[in-house]
Amino acid sequence: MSQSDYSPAFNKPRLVLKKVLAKSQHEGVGAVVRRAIGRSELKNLDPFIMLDHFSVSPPGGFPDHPHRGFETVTYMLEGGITHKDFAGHEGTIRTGDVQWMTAGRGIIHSEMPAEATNKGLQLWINLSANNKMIEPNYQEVVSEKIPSAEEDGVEVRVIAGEAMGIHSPVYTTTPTMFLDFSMKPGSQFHQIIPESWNSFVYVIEGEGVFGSPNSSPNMAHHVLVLSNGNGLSIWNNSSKGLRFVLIGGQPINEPVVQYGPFVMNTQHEIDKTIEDYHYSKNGFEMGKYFKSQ
Ligand code: FJE
Ligand code: FE
Repeated sequence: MSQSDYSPAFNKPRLVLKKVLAKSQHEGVGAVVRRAIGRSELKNLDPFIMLDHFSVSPPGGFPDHPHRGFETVTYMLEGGITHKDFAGHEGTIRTGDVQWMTAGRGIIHSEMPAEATNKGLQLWINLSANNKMIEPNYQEVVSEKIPSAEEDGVEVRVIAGEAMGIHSPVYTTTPTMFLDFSMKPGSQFHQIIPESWNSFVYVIEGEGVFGSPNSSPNMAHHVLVLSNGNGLSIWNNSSKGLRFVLIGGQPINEPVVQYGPFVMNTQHEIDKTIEDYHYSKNGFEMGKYFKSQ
């Protein structure tokens, strides 16, 4: 029997502080999202602005729209999303692929379904004041290049950060961990999380016990906000597979003013951003004649 059956694996284990069901809502054109982070109950999870578990089919999608002041991470669970931006960057990410987009000072793009059924996660990570106006950047990692490892019935795909001794190739402007775990029935795992970071779990499939072995199981589509601590223990005591993402990030500790797809520090900066977008200035120059469709 392992030591963890008797004593906690961490001197300061993270526990589930708050549990919220991400109910479905409409977004974009004909898309349905379970908004895990960014809903009224879960607004201040610095540095995270939003997490959507999305499902979209043609002829719907997310037609031309701008971003400024943060990063968007799109991780595909099924199907594909074709993205096209105003600088001519385009491509399709498919099941298991990730696109890590640093919008910085400005991106205008469309994100449209590539197949009949397309599902994934889109995470918005805030940028600190000194990084909000950086040049836009893309990091795309196809499924086969995402590091993964398996230990005793627990598989992890490392989208960002480190787990089971393997590291993601993705550079995160705001220090972030993004791990996709699949746990077989009867398995358990202990994941280290930097102590000062904020973190949460989103359950994709199945049910799992998080934080304390005596706590009640958490089902699919729930967000679990974790308390401070240095790691998280997870048990799959059920008879089905458990899949969840564990996401953590270093808090930025700055004021956040959001207006849709613009995230800045002050209302003045938002007003300036709306003007820049309207007049195609300060990063939105290429928007002047852009139309992806
Ligand atoms: C949107 C601004 C946006 N969730 N999940 C305003 F940026 C968006 C938007 C998305 C989005 C895109 C994908 Cl691929 C997945 C998403 C929001 O593009 F819908 C609104 N209303
Ligand atoms: Fe977008």
